[in-house]
Amino acid sequence: MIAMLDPKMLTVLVTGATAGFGEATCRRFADAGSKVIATGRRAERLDALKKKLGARCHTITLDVRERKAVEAAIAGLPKDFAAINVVVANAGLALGLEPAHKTKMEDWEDMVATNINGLLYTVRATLPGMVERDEGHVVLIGSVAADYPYPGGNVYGATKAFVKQFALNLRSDVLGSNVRVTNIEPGMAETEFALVRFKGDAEKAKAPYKGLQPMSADDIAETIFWSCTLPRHLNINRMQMMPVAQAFGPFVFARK
Ligand code: NDP
Ligand code: 8X3
Repeated sequence: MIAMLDPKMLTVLVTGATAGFGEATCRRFADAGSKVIATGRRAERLDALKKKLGARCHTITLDVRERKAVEAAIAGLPKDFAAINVVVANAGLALGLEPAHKTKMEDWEDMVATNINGLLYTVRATLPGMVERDEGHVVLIGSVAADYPYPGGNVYGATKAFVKQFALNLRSDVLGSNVRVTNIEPGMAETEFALVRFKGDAEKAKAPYKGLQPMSADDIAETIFWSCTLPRHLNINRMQMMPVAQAFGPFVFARK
């Protein structure tokens, strides 16, 4: 047996806490006694979460694409929530599944603005405090799409490849401090992800999960919680997760 960290000592900031992995992560930590700062754009969802989690939960309505708003939100945290030990940069999305020559440039821009810029704003605003306190954990949410190409994954997968390399480079930068960096790289999980990708088309969004058991938001939240409560000398660099029902395809060839 190893001595896990006491989650009651943790203050956890989560972006994208209004649904899916982010919401489940807030619940997981709060249920274990951590303080959580839940952020996202949909204020009514944040209010509902706060109602469930009570005083341990502080909420901020926030669009991660807005650098100044992210900086102001983190600089303006109430004293009780200001010493963040864990930041989960989770807010992200895929938009569309069209091939690169047909996709909307606005969708590409939005994915870059959210999955890359938003993640960078979140990390840059929280990391100095962690390094100064010589304690903290940056959790980034990558994806198997960073490693395995698929048709229509074009910019989405590329944003997650950015996340993968950024996580590894962050580790190099904070080496010598007690700050940990982990990239959680999930495969198929059933959340609102597909509904967002297919822009509200519920039928299309259900199709990928038909006839198999995908991962759940709670599966991912549990893994984040576990990696963050490991003893301080341990760092999970990358963790790739898939449902048992998912694996890899062979090479494909276009024959004339
Ligand atoms: P959901 O759509 O269920 O949740 C996404 C969350 O991100 C929501 O809370 C949404 O909140 C938030 N978000 C999106 N854009 C912004 C923004 N501009 N500012 C602030 N918050 C934003 O999806 P998941 O939980 O599945 O996705 C979470 C992360 O996991 C994403 O980074 C995704 O790429 C990644 N991922 C998902 C996988 C899956 O199969 N589900 C697999 C691998 C990775 P709101 O709209 O209220 O702002
Ligand atoms: C989400 C997983 O396979 O839809 O990152 O890209 S996938």
